[in-house]
Amino acid sequence: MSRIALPQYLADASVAAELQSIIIGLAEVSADISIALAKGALAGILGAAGAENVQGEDQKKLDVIANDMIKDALAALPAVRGLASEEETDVVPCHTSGSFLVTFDPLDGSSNIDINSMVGTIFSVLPHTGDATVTEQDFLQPGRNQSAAGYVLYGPSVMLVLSTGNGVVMFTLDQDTGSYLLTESDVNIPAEAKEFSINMSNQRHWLAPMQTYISDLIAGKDGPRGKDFNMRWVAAMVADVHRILCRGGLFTYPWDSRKPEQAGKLRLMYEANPMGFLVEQAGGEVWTPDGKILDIQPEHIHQRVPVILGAANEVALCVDYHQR
Ligand code: AFP
Repeated sequence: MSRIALPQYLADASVAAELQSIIIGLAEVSADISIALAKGALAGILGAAGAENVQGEDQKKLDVIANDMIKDALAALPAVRGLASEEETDVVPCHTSGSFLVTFDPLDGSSNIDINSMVGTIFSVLPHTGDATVTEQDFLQPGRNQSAAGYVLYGPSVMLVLSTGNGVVMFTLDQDTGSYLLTESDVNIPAEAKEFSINMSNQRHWLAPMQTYISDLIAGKDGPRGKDFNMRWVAAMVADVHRILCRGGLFTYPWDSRKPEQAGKLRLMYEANPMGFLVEQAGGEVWTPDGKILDIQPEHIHQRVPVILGAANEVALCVDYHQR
């Protein structure tokens, strides 16, 4: 069966040429990152980098390597006006003629690297309309403004999942040719969930409505929900959301009292917004307990947000527990 490659898909979908160049550039550098990841310990690139990022998190060597690879790839594209990264304190101006801004998490789930578990790269593309030098303010657009969003999941196979605003498609990296080939063209999340995804070790730190909601899921068919649920937690948002795009369910990383000054653990601009764009495009819902995430007006580039996303009816019920 002949499958179409990413560049052909983008051309057939009449994606703007500048946006095509960004998506193809990210795809190419992700293939190089997958090669570095596959070498693992043999390349001497596992373990801590010995530095902290702006989040106050210990960087892994591969966080820094992946960040530098993506930064270099994007900075070489005339279409890129500026970029922002989880691993960069400030936004980085690029080409003064570019029409797009790119935010990214170069290696999401990096605490999984040293245990050979799944990690991913998340990217978000926003339009740039100003004409002066790029500042942080230019990036602070609601997620609904995104021109494109996607991720690369470095799993048993390397997959690129993408939306340019007309549904969600999935590509699989052909290791022999280095091309991403279309392998799923109509991704849809069922409205009802059978699985939920949360880090249960934080249960005592959640708000009471989340404690009750999760407790009712765990009670199964003998409890108020009247049915059993399965649970998964990969600790890499890309992998957990990929499972939801493939077989449904609900994912949540709620606010908790460990760091009460933080709105949540996940970052709005390069985790919740791009993943949320994909989930909405696949028929799912993406909320905080107070409203739709893609409608949030960002206040700063590394802003955090509590996340409830996935199966539309299940998300609505979880939000309802908080609004009762
Ligand atoms: P790292 O990139 O620091 O591993 O964090 C990954 C992440 O931001 C997101 O991808 C996961 O869903 C979540 O954090 C896992 O958090 P816990 O380690 O607290 O479960």
